[in-house]
Amino acid sequence: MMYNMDMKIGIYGGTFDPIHNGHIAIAKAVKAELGLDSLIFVVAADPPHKDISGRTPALIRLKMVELALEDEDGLSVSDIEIQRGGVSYTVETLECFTRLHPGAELYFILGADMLSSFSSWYKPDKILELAKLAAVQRRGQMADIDSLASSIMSTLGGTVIATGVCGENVSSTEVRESVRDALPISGLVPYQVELFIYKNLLYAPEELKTVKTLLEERLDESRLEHSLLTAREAVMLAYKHGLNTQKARLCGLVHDCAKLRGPALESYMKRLAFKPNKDERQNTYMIHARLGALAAESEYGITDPEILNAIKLHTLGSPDMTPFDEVIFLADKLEPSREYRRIAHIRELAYENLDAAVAAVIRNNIAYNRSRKMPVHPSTFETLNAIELRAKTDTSNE
Ligand code: DND
Repeated sequence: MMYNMDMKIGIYGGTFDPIHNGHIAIAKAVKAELGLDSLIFVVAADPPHKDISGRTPALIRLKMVELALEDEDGLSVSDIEIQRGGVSYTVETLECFTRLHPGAELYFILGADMLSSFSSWYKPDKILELAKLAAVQRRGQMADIDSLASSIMSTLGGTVIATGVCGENVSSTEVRESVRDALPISGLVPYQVELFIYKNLLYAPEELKTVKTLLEERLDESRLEHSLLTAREAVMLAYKHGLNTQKARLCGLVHDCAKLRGPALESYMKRLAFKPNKDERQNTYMIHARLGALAAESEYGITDPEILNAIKLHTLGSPDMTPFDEVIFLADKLEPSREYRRIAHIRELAYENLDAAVAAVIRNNIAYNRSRKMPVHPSTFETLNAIELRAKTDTSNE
C-alpha cells in the first residue's frame, strides 16, 4: 500500500505467540473506531517485558501472523523488529515508522494490561511524541483505562485514547496451554494458524516432539503431514465425543508409523520380526495397520491397548469397533488435507454420530474401489453391516 503524508496508521505491537482471534478482532475494531487507513501488526523479536528465550522463534510467530492476515483487507504485518534484532523497544520501532512515513499520524495499539505498565517502558515520553496510544479493554480483566489514560497524559504528555474496544477473553497463553493439554483451539485462532500449529507440533509436550522426530526418520514429508493433521482431527473428534483427547492425539500421530513401501517395508517387517498373514501378503496396503501397532509398541514405547488396537483397526475397521477406534479411523479419513466427494458432509456427520460417519466412509470407499475396478476386501461388508445397524440403533434411541 502507498502511504500519504496525512494517513492514519495503526501500529499493533506484540509477541503474538501465537496470534489469536482476539488480536484480529481488536485490530479491526480499533481500525474502524479511529478511522485508520491501515493497521500494521509488528512482531516483536525480543519483547522488553518478557523472557521468551526457548519459546517460539520470531520467524515462526511472524509466519502465523502472515497466515492469519492472508484474507484481511487493510491489516498487514511488519518484520521490522525482527530485521532490527535485539530487544524490541517500541520507541525505536516508532522512530523507524516515522522515517518511513513522514507526516503520517501513528497510533500505537495496546491492551489495558500494557497500558498500566506503560510508564515503565523505555522512553515512554518519546513514544508519546511519536504516536498516540490507543488502549483497548480485555473482557474478564476490565481496567479503568480512562483514569490510566488521564494519568499518563498528565505525567508524560501526549495523547492516550481510551477506545471503546473490548477484546474477547482469549490469550496466547490459553492457546498454548490448550494445545499442550490436547484441547481444541479451533475457536481461538484462525483456521490456517491452527493447521500451522499442528503441522509443526508447536506448543506440544516434549514426548510428542520425540515421536515426531522418530516419524521424520521413517516417513516422507506428505505422510508425516498427514499424521500431524490426523492428530489434530483426532483431538477434535475425541473432544466432541467425550473421549481421551491426549490418547487420541498420540494415536493419530503414530497411526501410520509403518506405512512404508517396497524395500523399506520389507526391511521394517524383518527388523520387527513381523510375519504378514495370507490376506496381508495379497493386499500389502493392509500390512501397515498390524505392523504399525507392533512398531508403536516396540519402537515408540506405547503400551496402551486402546491405542494399539485403534492403530490395528484404522485401515479396515471391524464390526466391533469402539468409539475410540472410530475416532482414529475417521480422523485418518477426514483430516483437513483430505479431499474427496462428500467429505464435507461426512465430516459434519462425524461430529454428530460416529457410527453413521464410519458407515458413510466405508460406503464411499466401496464405491470408489468399484469405480476403479479395484477389489473390496470381504471383511468390509461385514463391518459395514454391523456399523450400519449400530448407526440405526443410535438414531432410533435419540
Ligand atoms: P505483548 O507480548 O504483551 O503482546 O507485547 C505488547 C507490545 O508492547 C510489544 O510490541 C512489546 O514490544 C511492547 N512493549 C512492552 C513492554 C515494554 C516495551 C514495549 C518497551 O518498549 O519498553 P501480546 O502478543 O501478548 O498481545 C499483543 C497486544 O494485544 C498487547 O498490547 C496485549 O495487551 C493485547 N491483547 C489484548 N487486548 C485485549 N483483549 C485481549 C488481548 N490479547 C492481547 N484478549
